[in-house]
Order: sequence, then structure tokens, then C-alpha cells
Amino acid sequence: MIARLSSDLLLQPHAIQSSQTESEVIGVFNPAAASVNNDLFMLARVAERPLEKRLGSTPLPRWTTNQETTVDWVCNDDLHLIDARVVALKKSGDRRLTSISHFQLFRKSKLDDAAWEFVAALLPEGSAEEYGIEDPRITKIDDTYWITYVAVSRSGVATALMSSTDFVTFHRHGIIFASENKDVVLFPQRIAGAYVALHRPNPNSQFSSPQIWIARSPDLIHWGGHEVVLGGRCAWEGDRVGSGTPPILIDDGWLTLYHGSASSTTAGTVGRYVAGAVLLDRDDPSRVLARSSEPIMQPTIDYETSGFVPNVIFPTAMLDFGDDLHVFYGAADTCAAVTRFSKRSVLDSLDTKRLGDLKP
Ligand code: MAN
Repeated sequence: MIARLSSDLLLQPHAIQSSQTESEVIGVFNPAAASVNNDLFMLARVAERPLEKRLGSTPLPRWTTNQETTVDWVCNDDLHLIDARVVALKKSGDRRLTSISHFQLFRKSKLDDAAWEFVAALLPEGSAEEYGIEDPRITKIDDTYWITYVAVSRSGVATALMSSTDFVTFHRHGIIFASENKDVVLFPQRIAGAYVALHRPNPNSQFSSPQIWIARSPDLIHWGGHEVVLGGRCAWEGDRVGSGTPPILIDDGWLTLYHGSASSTTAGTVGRYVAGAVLLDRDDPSRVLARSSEPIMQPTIDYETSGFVPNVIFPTAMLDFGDDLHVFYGAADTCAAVTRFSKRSVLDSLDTKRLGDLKP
């Protein structure tokens, strides 16, 4: 771990308005962030669950085409609890989420210490977003803010794209990486003439450690040129890895944070999520120049160690303030928080001998 210069809680569920009268907000977390002139914008995932309780049954929410949630009540005997987030239906084996997420946009001036103010809610749309939208990441390319996000439905977990030039109007561009694929982050400029993304094609390949891949596109919609970039071979990233923060270009190359999780040793719980850093070659970002051998950030503060999913640090944005980096992240799938690191300390922590770890 490296020293944090500061850590601040930004948003907590009790202060967030639910999108539905009959739901309660249980999390506001995994926030995308962007610096726009004198303002900071944060687009956070808001998770809600139905307020109504019925003895012996579990409410499983989903969006309808009428832009509201409906609830499927399933008898507890017909379910397996996977963890706090997910259940499996015994009959079909299909999985469902116990909460449903949408996005809320917040704004704050950089010039004063005022609180984050609510701007707008963005709700799921269409059947590919039936079980909600999750984990947005923002990358500015030329004059447009591109937002990759996870779309969850009965067809699985896919990544969709939306864009905005003003944070007032948002355009949806549909699915860009089909199920199972999430944790997609875009580079802020074309490299060798192509748009570039890091993505995570499947949670656990049966042939390898979990992996982060790279892809290229002529238009941000059609993706190809896929290559593996890194695998998670250490215990702290041995169960899952996924890109976290859209890469930033610094003197040494592309710097990006990713999350890694360890397998859980207790049934019904989620393994611990921590953050690692990786430096990629400026001209060929499929080349790892250095990366963390140990996590740079682990859950230690109470709002990171306890919450809806305890012991989760999920980095989703990194803003470059010269000597300092501000890392925005979800804490315990409950709150949005920010930590400040010195850029030097992150770079000094990277292991130049640890590359992609792709060999068997
Ligand atoms: C998955 C997703 C994330 C969540 C982490 C930790 O990767 O559901 O949104 O933050 O797990 O629970």
C-alpha cells in the first residue's frame, strides 16, 4: 500500500433521492468523474431496492418499458443466495440482482468547498438494461465526454456507450461489448489512428488467470484488434481483475488503476476488492512497462470495510492535478469516496520487473 495524502467520503445513500417512491437507496458508489472548466462532475451508480417486505419471499426488481421498476417476488425456497448482490433461481439456474441501479449526476465547483449538488438522474432504457445500469466511466475525447457503462439484463452483463458534450443532453449508442464483458475504459486520444479501450471479456476464463484485454476501433462503436494485456496472478487479484480508471497520459506512459479481487473463503460473501496500478507504453498500450506487485489501496477505513458488500475498493476515475492524483472510487458498494496520492509515490511503487504475467 502507499500513503494516502487524504481520503474523503463524497456521497452516502441516506442523502440520495430514490428514483421510485416505493424503493430505498442502499448505495451511491463507483462514480465516474470529469473535470469541466471550473467544475467537477461525478456520475454515480445509485442502487435501490424495494421497501416492501414479505415474509419468506425475496423481491427481485427490474425495469419495465414504462421507465419504472416492477418487482418479481420469489419464494426463498426457490432461490440460492450467491452473495448480497446476486441470487440464483433454483429451477432455471438464472441469476438475478437483489437491487437495481441507475445513475445520478452531481456537480461541484472547483473554486469553493461547497457540497456536491444533484443535477439529474439517468435511468435504464430498453431490454438490455432491464436489470439496471452500473459502473460508469467517463473519458473526454476531443470535445465529447464518452461514458462506458455496464448494462445488465437476462442476456447477461454487457458494456454500453453514451456521450454528452455538455452534461445536459446524453446520447445512447447501444452495446459496444456484448455479454460477458465489463470494466471497459477508453483512452482519451487515438493511438496510431485508432480509438483504444481496455476491457474484460469474461469474469474467469477456465484456461487462465483473470485477464484485462485491449481493443481498437475506428469509431468507438465497432471494436477489433483484441489482445491480452495482463493477467491477475497474485492472490489479491487471482479471482477477478478489471480496468478501473480511464488511462491518463503522463511523462512515463499511460497510467491506469485496476481492481483485483481475491476468492472469498466464506460461502455467501464476496472476496476483498483492492486497487493496483499499471503503466502502459505510450505508443503501444498493449505493452505493460510496470505494475503493482502489491495493491496500492486496500479497504482500511470503516466506510471501506463495512457496507452492503464489505471490503471493497473499486476505483472508477483518476484526475491528474499535477503532482497529485485524485482517485474516485466506490467503497463497500455503498458510498462514493476520493483519495489523493502523490503521483511520484504511485510511480515509485510500480514493479518494472512485473509485466503482463501472461505465460503459464
Ligand atoms: C462487481 C460489480 C461492481 C461491484 C464489485 C464489488 O465487479 O458488481 O459494481 O462494485 O463487483 O461488489
